[in-house]
Amino acid sequence: MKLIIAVVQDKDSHRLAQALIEEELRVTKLASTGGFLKSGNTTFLIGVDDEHVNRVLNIIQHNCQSRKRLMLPMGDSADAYPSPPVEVQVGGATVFVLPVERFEQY
Ligand code: 2BA
Repeated sequence: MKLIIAVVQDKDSHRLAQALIEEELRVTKLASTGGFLKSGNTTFLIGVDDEHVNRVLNIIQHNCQSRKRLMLPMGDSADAYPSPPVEVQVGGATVFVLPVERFEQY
């Protein structure tokens, strides 16, 4: 068994959750915050048997898209002029696949 952890953009989270549930996969969604942009994203926890991992990865890939975001760099507050916004490319999904040592439900 594997635990798939996927960090996705909030804009894709509803669509991805629907697609996973339609495929009868079990999913937990957590509200999370990106360390760099300090803005909200969504982290999915998906526990699956090994033979379903590639299917889940395909669903994630098809339902999450990369987007450009504007970020205001933290300048010196004493600056007379604020720094212009910087464009940041945020990926469609950042995915980790971990082995599960033991799985229990009570
Ligand atoms: P954030 O940390 O808010 O990062 C948003 C985007 O900012 C990143 O997109 C990347 O393009 C850029 N970025 C992040 N750190 C940077 C840095 N030190 N210098 C320059 N640019 C930087 P993604 O790489 O697609 O990541 C999207 C979100 O996925 C991240 O949001 C974070 O929440 C999560 N993530 C990405 N890599 C991770 C990792 N190795 N471990 C844990 N979470 C990760």
